[in-house]
Amino acid sequence: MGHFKSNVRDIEFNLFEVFGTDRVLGSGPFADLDTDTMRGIIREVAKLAEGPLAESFADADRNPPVFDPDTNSVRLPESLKKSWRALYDSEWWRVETIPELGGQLVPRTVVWAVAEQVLGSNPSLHMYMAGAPFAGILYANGNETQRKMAQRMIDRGWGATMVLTEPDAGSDVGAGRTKAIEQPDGSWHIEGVKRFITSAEQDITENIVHLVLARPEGAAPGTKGLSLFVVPKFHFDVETGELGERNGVYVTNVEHKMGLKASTTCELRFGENPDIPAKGWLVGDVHDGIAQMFQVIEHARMMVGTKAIATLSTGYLNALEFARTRVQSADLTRSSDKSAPRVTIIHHPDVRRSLMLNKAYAEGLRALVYYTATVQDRIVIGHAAGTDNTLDEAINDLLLPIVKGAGSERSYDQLAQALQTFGGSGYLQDYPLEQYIRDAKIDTLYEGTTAIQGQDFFFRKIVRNKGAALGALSGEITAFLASIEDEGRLKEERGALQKALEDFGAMVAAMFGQLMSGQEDVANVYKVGQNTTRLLLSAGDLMVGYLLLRQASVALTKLDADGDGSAAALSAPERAFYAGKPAVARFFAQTVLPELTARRQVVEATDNSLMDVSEASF
Ligand code: ST9
Ligand code: FAD
Repeated sequence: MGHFKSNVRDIEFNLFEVFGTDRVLGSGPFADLDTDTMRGIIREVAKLAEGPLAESFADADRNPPVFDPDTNSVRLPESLKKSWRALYDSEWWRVETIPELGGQLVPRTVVWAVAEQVLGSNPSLHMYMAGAPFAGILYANGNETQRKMAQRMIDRGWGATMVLTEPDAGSDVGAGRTKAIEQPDGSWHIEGVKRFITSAEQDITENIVHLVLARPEGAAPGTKGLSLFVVPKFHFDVETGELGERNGVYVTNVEHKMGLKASTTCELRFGENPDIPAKGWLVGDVHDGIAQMFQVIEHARMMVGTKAIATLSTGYLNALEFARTRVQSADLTRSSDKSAPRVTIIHHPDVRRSLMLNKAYAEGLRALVYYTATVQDRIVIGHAAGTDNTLDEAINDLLLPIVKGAGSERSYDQLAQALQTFGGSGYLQDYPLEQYIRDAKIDTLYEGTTAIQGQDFFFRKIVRNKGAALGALSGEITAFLASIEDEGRLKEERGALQKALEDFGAMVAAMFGQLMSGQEDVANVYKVGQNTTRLLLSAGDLMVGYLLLRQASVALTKLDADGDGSAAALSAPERAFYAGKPAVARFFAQTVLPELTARRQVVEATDNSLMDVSEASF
């Protein structure tokens, strides 16, 4: 048995008992699909993820890719290549491929159920598969030739990258200096240095297609002056895919990292060889680079949040298994009795506190991923039916920084808690926790750091959206609270969620007031800037509290029906599964949601004394 423990039961609970993925099957764009087939996909992927994909997880960490500066090439460990081949041959990547390119359209909830398991098992494998979704984005934005390029990418299984970051342009993508010079034949020559580019070199696919942001000569400064170019490693015949000359884009370094070592993170130089220009083509013949690239980024931000949460889930399940078997110390009620029997550590209140918090975030954040995917399903269905999706698109936009920002921060914190459950053993490479933590740290950093997610959440997704999506979401939570008004067993949890919703609303109102007061004193925007991360993490906690309570309500219904003759009796594991849902909702409502009241007080009392501290006094 490998390191990865999938939680198929919980994934299926989300999809088929809470969020109703089954109800979107059999009609509209999913007319040909049924629940059994979707369950089959999820279970098959679980087997693959727990088996052949997980096999190389530790080996590729201990024996990471090797860069050869003489040939600008990389050798991946054989174990990883074997896992990659198993994933490629399984063809599950087709659920991330648009139908126009030979993909299989399934609900986004199912797409993310596949992704969750691959990402939890061996995240770099998933990233080496970027060719499929990126080809879809090239197809959607490209001209006729570029649509053919996209088809060749799929047919020949090529890799792909997203190329934004430069040494002096990380969070501030608009500071990028990479140039694009138009050529008489309609192509462009790219010149510049990009860094930290994931999968920009590997030896598993014959070609790699880079999607590159560069600034045409004379274009405006900032992100709006950037255009998107498609730059292949090897030129190719767009009709047949046959490879031609090497293009002038080379990897000149591969970083040595804290974790996620199996994934190559590359310095990529364009146009430095005077004999071989780095040729690119303007995507869709339009200068709209940042908006086009954000289609890639939105997918990748959801992917990063899902990766973090998937890692937390397997971290929690490993810790749980350990806590059920590790015997240490007597029960606290008998601690003064030196001859009392020793118990498994899951008996200790403090270990239970830690495990239950792990469970709350692992299951609550997973629910957030599938809840967000449900909104994406509505968008796909609305698109097929030609209806107006504006509100759902705004809700999806609002949720993405929560999935990515809060998901990655909480997962990283909680993985440290999960390691703690192992005691000193957790610090050893005998267990996967130390690697999980190293591999998951990146999730708070790339695809926009947490600070960037917090600002995106407040300034763009709340203020610029005039609170439309936030209003719809809080209206939904209020309606849910009303729907369980008569459920006496959830009375306290209901009260705690109601209070958390009020506290969150008050934080937003206070920050909005601070923003508006910037009209009198521009420095007041600093007060907002001090709290955007706090607000983002609070949104995450609010959503976790809400979704755990929704799950609890569903679970209570199932437990009520057990034995009343209306349905088949539940097995013992099923009863335990359902009983865990109100338990975790209660724990979260009692121990985490009240923290929002304190955070609200912090936000409301924020002044600018922090900004007045001189740099020398830090
Ligand atoms: C990176 C990659 O870190 C890491 C991992 C790579 C993994 C790749 C593989 C993934 C997929 C694999 C799938 C495999 C499948 C396999 C299947 C197997 C079974 N939403 O606010 P303004 C746009 S990459 C949408 O003025 P500034 C918008 O067009 C590096 N659009 O920004 C806007 O115009 P307008 C990641 C947005 O002040 C325009 O930008 N780097 C959004 O100029 C300007 O907006 C980063 O993420 C949005 N939320 O620039 C950079 N926001 O307003 C982080 C902006 O007219 N930095 N736009 O609509 C930022 O995001 C900054 O805030 C900034 C600021 C750059 C946008
Ligand atoms: P900086 O932007 O310099 O940030 C430093 C610190 O300052 C951070 O804490 C940040 O939050 C904070 N900060 C910066 N600006 C602000 C602000 N305005 N307000 C508040 N705080 C701020 N990039 C790609 O283009 N493609 C890839 O495939 C890719 N893969 C990556 C893989 C790995 C393993 C790594 C490490 C990075 C990857 N990146 C990739 C780059 C990644 O997206 C950037 O590292 C990230 O966006 C942060 O930029 P930076 O490292 O320059 O940090």
